[in-house]
Amino acid sequence: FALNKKHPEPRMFNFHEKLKSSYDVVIIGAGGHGLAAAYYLARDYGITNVCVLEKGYIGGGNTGRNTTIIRSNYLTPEGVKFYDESVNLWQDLSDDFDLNLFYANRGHFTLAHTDSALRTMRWRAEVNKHYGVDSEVVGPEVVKEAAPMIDISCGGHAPILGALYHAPGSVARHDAVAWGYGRGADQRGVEIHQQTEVLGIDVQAGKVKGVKTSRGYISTNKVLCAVAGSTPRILKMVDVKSPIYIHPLQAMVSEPIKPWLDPILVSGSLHVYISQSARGELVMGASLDPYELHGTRSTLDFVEGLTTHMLEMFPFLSNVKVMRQWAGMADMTPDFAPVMGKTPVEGFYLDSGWGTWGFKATPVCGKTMAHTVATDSDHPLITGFSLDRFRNYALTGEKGAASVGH
Ligand code: FAD
Ligand code: PYC
Repeated sequence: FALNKKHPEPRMFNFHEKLKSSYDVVIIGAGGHGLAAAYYLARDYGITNVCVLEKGYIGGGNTGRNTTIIRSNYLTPEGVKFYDESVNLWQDLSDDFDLNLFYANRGHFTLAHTDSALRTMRWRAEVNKHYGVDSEVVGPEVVKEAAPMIDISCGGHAPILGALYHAPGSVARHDAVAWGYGRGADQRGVEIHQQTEVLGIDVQAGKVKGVKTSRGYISTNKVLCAVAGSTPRILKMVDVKSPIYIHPLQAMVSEPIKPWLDPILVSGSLHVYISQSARGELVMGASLDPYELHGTRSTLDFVEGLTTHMLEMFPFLSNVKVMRQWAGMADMTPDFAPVMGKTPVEGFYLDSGWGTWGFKATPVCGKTMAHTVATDSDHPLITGFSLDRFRNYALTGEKGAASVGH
């Protein structure tokens, strides 16, 4: 037996010692979105002279920090059609990558504790059905049947009146999504450079000419920015203004316990959501931290607030230990819809404004941004998400469906 130390087969990705002096496309950010765009550029458009630059490590941003809820029960026609296409793409992804993404279809309940919340659920259900998405308003007895351990009165002060039930709601293994897209792109010739930070973008006469990185200068005519919570910093480099602002979003998991919870439950009024992972951990989150902050520190205040509300729904969890907590940086928009597509700078494309809702969109973002970059025209599915909408007062209001309370 001889260990081949010189040329071992890469377990996931090739390592490239040097950056080339030029690429057809430079993608900033090796989260799920950047890697998915690289994958579809190579697979569907044959564009492989592409590098993905990542200041940290693959999936180390929000992709590896999110709570992996996948659904398409949105409020606007633009949102429903877009996320529905993503849910379709998720179905074949493990086969496509030959990598188990642990995609698990669980069903998703958005709980309503007030009459006005029920009205919003009805609205969402009708828009969803209109576009062929499986969502319906159900009574509290259906919630109880799906999650028998729930206290349907929530401690007596916020009784559950009903819910929006969305059968396609699912969860998946988030890191594996980044690895799958990364490996698929790498196998097709895309270069992924970790530990490589973009420090500046060279724009001349309104056109992208190159990128300054911590490892030298690269010439390119096309740059895709897919950096989630770092979007405002990159936009400064090209002198483009956006209404994106950054808030931390925290989450936590419990110690692993026996499986007892099949569906995903979200309560906007109690500001909590919960699912149980394949490993038995309870994956829990709440609303955004209520202040702008470009940082990923987590707080005791968050754990105390979240567990208080969690115990209103599930008092029997009082002795279960919290195992880990963390935060990501959410790039929020005023209308809770993303900002995607071409920009006033020729050759500079945006995949941003993914706030607290972008993991589920990873496949469709990859597909639509690859189209947009390859053809230099916005994919029809993303025209409702253009940066222009803020100037034109044509918002795509998704606040009622984006995630938990804000
Ligand atoms: P990221 O994964 O953050 O990737 C961006 C990458 O860019 C990072 O790796 C970063 O290091 C890199 N980068 C930044 N600046 C530079 C630079 N100058 N040079 C080079 N690289 C740079 N969404 C859902 O759909 N469902 C959920 O259940 C859900 N839960 C969430 C829970 C939490 C706690 C958080 C924080 C978010 C949640 N989200 C959820 C939102 C989701 O995580 C994000 O919208 C999505 O992961 C964004 O993916 P991305 O690839 O765009 O960004
Ligand atoms: O987009 O469904 C979602 C979500 C839930 C928690 C954070 N984001």
